[in-house]
Amino acid sequence: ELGITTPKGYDVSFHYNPEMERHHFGQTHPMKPWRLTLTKGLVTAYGMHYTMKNYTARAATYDELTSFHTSDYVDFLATVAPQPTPLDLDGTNSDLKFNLGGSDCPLFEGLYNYCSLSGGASLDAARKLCTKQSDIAIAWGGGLHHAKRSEASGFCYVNDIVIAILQLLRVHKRVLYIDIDVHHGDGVEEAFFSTDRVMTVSFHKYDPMNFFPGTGALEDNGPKSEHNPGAHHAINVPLNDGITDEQYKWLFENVISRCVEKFKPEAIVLQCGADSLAGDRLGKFNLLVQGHGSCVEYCKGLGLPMIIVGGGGYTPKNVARAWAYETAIATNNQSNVAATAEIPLHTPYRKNFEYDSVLLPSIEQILGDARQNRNTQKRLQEIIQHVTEQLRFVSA
Ligand code: TV1
Ligand code: CA
Ligand code: ZN
Repeated sequence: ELGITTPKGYDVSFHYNPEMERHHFGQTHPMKPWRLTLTKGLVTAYGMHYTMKNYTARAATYDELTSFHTSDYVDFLATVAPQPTPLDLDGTNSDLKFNLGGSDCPLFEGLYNYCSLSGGASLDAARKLCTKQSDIAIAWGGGLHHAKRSEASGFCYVNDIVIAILQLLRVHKRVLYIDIDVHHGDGVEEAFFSTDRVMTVSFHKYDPMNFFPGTGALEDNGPKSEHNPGAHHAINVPLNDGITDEQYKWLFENVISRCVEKFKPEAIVLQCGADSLAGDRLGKFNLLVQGHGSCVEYCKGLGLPMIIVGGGGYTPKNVARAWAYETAIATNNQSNVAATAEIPLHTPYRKNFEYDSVLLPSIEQILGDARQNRNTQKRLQEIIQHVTEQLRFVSA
């Protein structure tokens, strides 16, 4: 057994339902709900479950899902028959009803159950914050930031994040949403375009012609119509391939500290999409588990109630490493975990972790060689400059 000390400090809850991982998007589809099994296995192997409250997440109800989504859309999700994914469809076929049934958002067996479980976990997390039973509530099955009110998009069908934020707004005046998935958090941004009670901040790869979803330019800060209180409350940090831990951490802390100072949130929702890690099947950043985790560490240090959700992440072994490490940060087990270079021998599916079974592999172990970094320091300075100017229009 590892020498896990019972950490003092924050009350952390973990919202998880093993049923989620039994769903399959299809053989070659990048989204693998099985990464949640791998994550939970690692969290348990390190003994972190002893230092937080563990809840089996329930499925969100129809009424909960329609707090954001239209009933037309939810009715269709609930009743549509599973279909094999047609090979000739890409993710943007306009003939698709609610954008369902293409290759990105296939109609697989148990889809409605999968969506409800993801929504239920994030909503349970939000309720624990509202009742002050948790300071930090973790729901790795959530984070599906592309789903729209009446449309599926980019592997996301139900926007558990929007549903959770709507719940938080019943109790908290202002909520800060932060998104470190490599993709733009477009669904959450759009949902709160017209309110000044939610600020959304997304860090993402931006290359509109070549990278999904193509939105999230630096200058897009919410519709600037005359009477829109939500104007200036969408912050976008567009990045190029190859960004390093050092740059990302610096940028993240600069941007978030300024947002917190001006917006004064009462709660934070942090989307920890792990496709921003080096070696991801879809993402091309150079972030290590440490750099990704430093964002969680920084947010925790702000001392505000926080929900942590998952999101993308397409190299399951790396997703599990990052989310286990971030669970350790939340529960104050970080030094225990970092000191134990090797993944514990009794970890389920340990052979899946590769790279010499270390928890925190180096860039050489992951990629052989780091990708070329296409982010200049000058550009990062410009980003901070622009964000600072936007925030002049924002006050608590
Ligand atoms: C089936 C099988 C589906 C193999 C999809 C990558 C696949 C992708 C597949 C894929 C893939 C996308 C687009 C298509 C616009 C569409 C959870 C014309 C190897 C939060 C969603 C990315 C990211 C959608 C979700 C994107 C998240 N990329 N292989 N599909 N085109 N869709 O580009 O933000 O991580 O890639
Ligand atoms: Ca993002
Ligand atoms: Zn993503």
